[in-house]
Amino acid sequence: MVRESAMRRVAVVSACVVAAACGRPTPTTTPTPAPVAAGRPIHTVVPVPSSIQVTPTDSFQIDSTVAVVVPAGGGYAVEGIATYLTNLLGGPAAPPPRTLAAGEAMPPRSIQLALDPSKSTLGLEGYELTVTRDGVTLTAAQPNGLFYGVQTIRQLLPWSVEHRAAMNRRLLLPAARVTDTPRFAWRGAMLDVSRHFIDAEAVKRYIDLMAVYKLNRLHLHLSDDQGWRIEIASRPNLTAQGGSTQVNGGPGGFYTKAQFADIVAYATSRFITIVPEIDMPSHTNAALASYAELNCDNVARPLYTGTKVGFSVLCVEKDSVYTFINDVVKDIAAQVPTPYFHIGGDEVEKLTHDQYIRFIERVQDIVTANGKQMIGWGEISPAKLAPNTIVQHWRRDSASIHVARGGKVIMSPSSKTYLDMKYDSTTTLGLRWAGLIEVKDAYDWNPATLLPEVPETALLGVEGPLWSETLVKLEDYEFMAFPRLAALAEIAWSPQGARDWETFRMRLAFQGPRLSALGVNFYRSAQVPWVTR
Ligand code: IFG
Repeated sequence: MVRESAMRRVAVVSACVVAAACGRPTPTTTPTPAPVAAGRPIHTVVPVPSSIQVTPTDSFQIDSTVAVVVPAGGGYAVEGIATYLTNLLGGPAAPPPRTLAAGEAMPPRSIQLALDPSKSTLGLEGYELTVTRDGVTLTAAQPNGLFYGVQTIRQLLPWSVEHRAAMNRRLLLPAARVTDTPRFAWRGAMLDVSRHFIDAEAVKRYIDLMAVYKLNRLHLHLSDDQGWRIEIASRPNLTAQGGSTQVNGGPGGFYTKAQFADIVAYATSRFITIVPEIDMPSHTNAALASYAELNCDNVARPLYTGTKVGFSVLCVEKDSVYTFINDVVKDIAAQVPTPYFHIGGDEVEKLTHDQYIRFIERVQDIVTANGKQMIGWGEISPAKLAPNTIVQHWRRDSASIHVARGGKVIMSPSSKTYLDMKYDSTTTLGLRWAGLIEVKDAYDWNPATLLPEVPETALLGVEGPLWSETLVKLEDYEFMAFPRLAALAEIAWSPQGARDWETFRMRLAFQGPRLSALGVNFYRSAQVPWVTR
């Protein structure tokens, strides 16, 4: 039994076994060895679980005779997860999931998903997984934990499991014992669907990839200077006019209520909470072009297809602007079953400090009155914020003010987590104002020590924003997001002491074929000894 516990291990085999296999010179420093047996890590799970033991010499064979079973009274969510796993393992070739009758024994050679709310140490998202040659048992206190246990089963299986076409196959799941709980509750990704618009199918594809890595928050940046992307019934021109273009003048687009509901339902079924953002008071040209009265001079602005920031601003002196904001917040709040509403608040250049603070405080009242918890970018910190308002740190800002009053912070430091930053100077897509971010830069940092004034106790978690000024096709988004989003997912989930760059890069190397099997256009960083088959 090779045990990879939460503590940093001392293994006897050096990582360069794999590196050498990839024709790279043996590293001069002896890096933290990765546990490799015959040239591969003992497991390749990302994010690395809190505690995992694997016995590669023993395994459970999954084939078309193996059913997923849930105990009686498992409930709708558990049955949904059983179906998700069945589809993953074999789809139509696999026997349908079964709900056991009360008192019915677990059939031999099956995969059992069980809820046990008394396992309170697992919390909302933790799980316990046991794999022996005779069967698989996955237990969690809540359905969320079962869903994350399923992702671990997925990643313990050969990457060929990702090939939907390869049905009627035999898959060997190595014997294992896993007890796993997340470090942070907020494990997020942000998609900027304003600068360039991507349709609901593309967003659902991104959600599927987030689920593989146990991410649970999708922040949608739904409005900006270049586009308003969500239908607001009381303000149809926001999408008719404000949604009609994008950076460089493309056709733009927007989500109808039905399409947005589809995105929300899809995310919810994968235990991902949608966080809607309407950025204000700046980054608002699309709205200012749609309704003249939102401008202090009552003149509608022309549509904007450039990439400058900070030039637009709502007329914060008009009461009607707050009526508009309330209508928008109310409309979106009714569409998204989420406690959060993100009001942006970033890069305001056209207001005095006092005007800005008054605006943030007034909008906070509107968001609270609509039953939501406000989130804003770091600039909002000096305002009088409610205790449960959340600050999203992205660059040198005054998050410390909010922390000092007991407020919570989401860490999105632009120099570590901005997925639109180039990997290196040869990357054609992306920007570089926050610096170049190679995979190691995205991985090798600790959110709890990055800002001395923001300790672990103030952190909700981390989030990787993907701004789309330079991105057009879904393949562009995938190229910039992967593999760095997987790195961020490990920072968000795994104990700090259980992770390090050398073992991560080894496990990531084996994620390559999995990402390829999933059809992901990921960046083959030279820092990773990618496995090719
Ligand atoms: N900063 C802007 C984004 C985007 C980004 C591109 C924030 C909070 C630069 N605001 O990041 O709108 O333009 O890297």
